[in-house]
Amino acid sequence: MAKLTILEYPDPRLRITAQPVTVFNAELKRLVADMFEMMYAAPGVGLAATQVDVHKQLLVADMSEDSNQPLVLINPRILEKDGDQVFQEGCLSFPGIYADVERALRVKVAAQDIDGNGFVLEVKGPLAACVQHEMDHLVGKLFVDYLSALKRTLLLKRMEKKRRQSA
Ligand code: GNR
Ligand code: NI
Repeated sequence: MAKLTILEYPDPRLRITAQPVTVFNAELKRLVADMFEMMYAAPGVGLAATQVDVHKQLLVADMSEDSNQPLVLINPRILEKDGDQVFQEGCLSFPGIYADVERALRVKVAAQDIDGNGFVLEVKGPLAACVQHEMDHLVGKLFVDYLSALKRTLLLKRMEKKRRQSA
């Protein structure tokens, strides 16, 4: 099993901006494999390297029904976005809380694969929400940042209460 742990809010390391990946080697492949293992085990549909305290521009996701469509995006950049959607999001760094977040409906992303080859990906709907959520992690942005102060405070209090109860 991977020896990574997922950072939880309010860990200040969740606010670190990730650096570009420049070396595509076996160590990177191992990290990606470990991140998929953690994500599927959690279970979650996406995981950014930032959440496992690795500050590189790397994310994994899989929103398929059967968890058999793994997606790896390295050094992702948004080329285009359009439309709007509201999707109920959760985050492995905020166990037990969920909130509606408004984001673009469709995004076109340029990224590199595990071997460093560039590609362009167009996603829409839930997967687009997930990709935007993960890309936010890479710049230290969190889904609760989109909420009103009132709603954020309420949800964070709820999370703290659950934490105390399970402690
Ligand atoms: O598991 C997760 N679910 C989710 C639901 C809606 C939108 C985004 C996500 S990502 C999240 C896992 C996570 O914290 N990724 O950073
Ligand atoms: Ni998250």
